[in-house]
Amino acid sequence: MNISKEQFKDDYQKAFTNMYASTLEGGSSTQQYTALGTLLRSYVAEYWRDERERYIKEGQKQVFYFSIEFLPGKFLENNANNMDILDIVEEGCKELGLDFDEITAAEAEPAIGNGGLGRLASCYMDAGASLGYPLHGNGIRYRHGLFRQKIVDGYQAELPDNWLRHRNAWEVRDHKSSVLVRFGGNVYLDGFHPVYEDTDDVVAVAYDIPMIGYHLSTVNTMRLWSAEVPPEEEEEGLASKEKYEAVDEITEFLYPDDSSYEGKLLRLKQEYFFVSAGIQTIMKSFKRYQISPKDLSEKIAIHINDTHPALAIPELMRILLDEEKLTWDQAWEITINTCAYTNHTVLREAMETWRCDMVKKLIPRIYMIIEEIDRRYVEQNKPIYGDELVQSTRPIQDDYLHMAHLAIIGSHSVNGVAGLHSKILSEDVLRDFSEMTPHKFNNKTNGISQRRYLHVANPELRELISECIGEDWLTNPASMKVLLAYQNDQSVLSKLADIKHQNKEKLAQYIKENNGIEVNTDAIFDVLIKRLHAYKRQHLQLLHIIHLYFYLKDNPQADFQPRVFIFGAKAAPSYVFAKDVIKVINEVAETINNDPDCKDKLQVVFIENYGAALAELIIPAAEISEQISLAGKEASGTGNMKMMLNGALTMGTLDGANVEINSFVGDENMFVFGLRKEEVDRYNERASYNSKDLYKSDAKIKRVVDSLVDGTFPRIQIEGQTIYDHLITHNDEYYALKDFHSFVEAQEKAAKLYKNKDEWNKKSLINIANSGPFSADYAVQRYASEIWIAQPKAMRTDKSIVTSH
Ligand code: GPU
Repeated sequence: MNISKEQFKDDYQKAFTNMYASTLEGGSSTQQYTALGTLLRSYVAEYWRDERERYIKEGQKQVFYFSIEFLPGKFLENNANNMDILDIVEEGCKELGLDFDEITAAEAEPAIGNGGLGRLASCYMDAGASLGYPLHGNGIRYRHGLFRQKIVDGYQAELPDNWLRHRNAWEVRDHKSSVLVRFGGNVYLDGFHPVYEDTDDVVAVAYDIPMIGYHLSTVNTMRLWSAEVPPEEEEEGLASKEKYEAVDEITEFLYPDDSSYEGKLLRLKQEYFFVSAGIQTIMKSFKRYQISPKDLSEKIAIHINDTHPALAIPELMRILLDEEKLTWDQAWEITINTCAYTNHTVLREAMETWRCDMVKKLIPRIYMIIEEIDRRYVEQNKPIYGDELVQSTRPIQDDYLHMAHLAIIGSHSVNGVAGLHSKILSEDVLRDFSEMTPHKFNNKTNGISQRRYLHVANPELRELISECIGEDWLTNPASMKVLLAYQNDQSVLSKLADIKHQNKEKLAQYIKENNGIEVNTDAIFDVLIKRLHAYKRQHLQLLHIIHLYFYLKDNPQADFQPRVFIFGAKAAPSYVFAKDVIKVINEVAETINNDPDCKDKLQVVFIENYGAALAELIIPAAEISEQISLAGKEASGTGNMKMMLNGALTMGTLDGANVEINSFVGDENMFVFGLRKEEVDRYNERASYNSKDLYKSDAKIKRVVDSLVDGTFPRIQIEGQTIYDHLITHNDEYYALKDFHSFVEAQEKAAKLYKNKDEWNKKSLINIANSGPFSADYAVQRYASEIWIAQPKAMRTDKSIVTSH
């Protein structure tokens, strides 16, 4: 957008005074932030309104992305960047005597997601708007996001995240879009008409946040729902204290579990709550514009992000049947053609199943519809596919509702999130389904926002790339490949190294302030940031660190490549193993960081409260990107793409999207180690892996593992034992010991390579140059053209689509 600096400064001062009846300079940084965010939102408000109306007027197909998590990260800088006014805002603030860094720091991060799944949804929101697709989010406005992590004596403590304390400058409460969501009570059919008795009603109130596209391509909406007591009940004095509490509870907290599932009633309530509100709203707007429900699948697409929103299927059926009075067959065809489902994991413990009696009691009409979906499914498919296939794929089995089954059966598309993952789905985890309906199955490898993770997070690198290859890559990331022409250009390589060093200095400053550790910025910055989970194998890195520690103790004079190991990870509060790994990392860090033999050679840092905002500080400083899950377990990973984009070399197993990274950069530009997926399968099938034997016969492994329990590291009696038991007593479920030597070797190779700065920088550049295909822009284009069948608004024709792997 076009605005002069003077105009901006003037607007900002006025906006501040309007809001706080005081002067800008005298405000707190939180007030300065809030006024600035509100001002930028007001700049796009008219355009936002116009775009909403245009979508409807032009009858453009709209896509609704249903996700129980979003992880948008801070809005201010990203939005200003997309509005092309980041420079003006920054300089304007400076000229007004304000500290822009302090203002951005004052923005509370909306932590309304756990990790990769939520962040992916937000990257897609950004890409959709940037490309001009009508792609809207539908989710929950949790009053408390993911807990704030505090490390106390090495332990993770969880504190509430009150991100809305100072209100959210970007949201608009739209009470006129409220809808009623019904829970409980009794339902019976009077003919085809459902009669509800004694239901417990809740109002879903919409809070809309603008999703601002790059160069203001378009402005879409992320709609987050908040639960309130129905105003009529309030006005008539019918709502009890208990009712208020029960309603408040629905949107109070985000469940802090990542890739794991617990059958809690409140979670099921959350799922139906935001799904019902979203579907009702879509259908209401159809009524308003007199569009026939029969045309629904031509006018909208509903995306089900993992199984949490799978109740969208029976909810859509409910409205088509009960309110639109369509026949079952008509309604079912429309529903299937409208809905599409993405699977994000193959982990057993993440598979959602709900006890049928619970579903029936909470949402009786929806349960009736699910039962009917199940009955018809069996009836229609048994003659074609036989009893065995049908029994293994039906939604209701042994009094449990299998959400993935429901999602697959009610969708026209089922996709995994990386090539290997999609292959595992169709050949293994969902094989029966893919045998029956192979046409539904496809892959959509994840993508990331280059704008957030490079343009905004690493502006110096953005400048350097543009200096080399011009600006085309900003909207056409695949053309970053042109950078390859500079792989032997010493001046470019040394600038690249300088930028990395500056980013390391920035991170080092943060670490000094927050951890009280002065890290050696000439050392390799080795980064492992993601949720803490046994399958992601943070404990393998821990074993590697202990191994290096012993090496240094045994060879204090050795020529050792200095390294700083950086961790960031939250553990689900009830996940004992994960929390114990955090404690052990912190205690091992304490010993190593205070050992003179390790000084400036080996340092270990656990960064507290890792999340979307810290990622933008850490990723630009990373030199090694640790992606060390057991092959076959990580659906995709997206941190791997973000660090590659910022010039880190991947240390990885052939898992998830690492496989694709490998296919782009080749073995020589990353460090591949560990068992392949087929090897893991073979060990599992034959039950032929015995970690205790390995431990007993391998002195190096034994020494490292024993150090968890023999007092080498103080204060980990219980927690060290947990990891020891996992590895030895419980047979090392994720093959950390089996992969140990291969991992250590790959790490040694990395250390050696780092000594040759030119070679390292060259590989770093090759990684950056090959990261373009992982842009979320391409991922969204593929979803749009192959699944949603949606068009962007006519504006750019210069986008080439990179083919999927
Ligand atoms: N993922 Br299921 C989550 O972050 N949370 C979940 O509940 C589930 C999956 C992640 C996958 O673990 C990760 O591999 C993937 O990159 C990401 O979803 C986005 O697809």
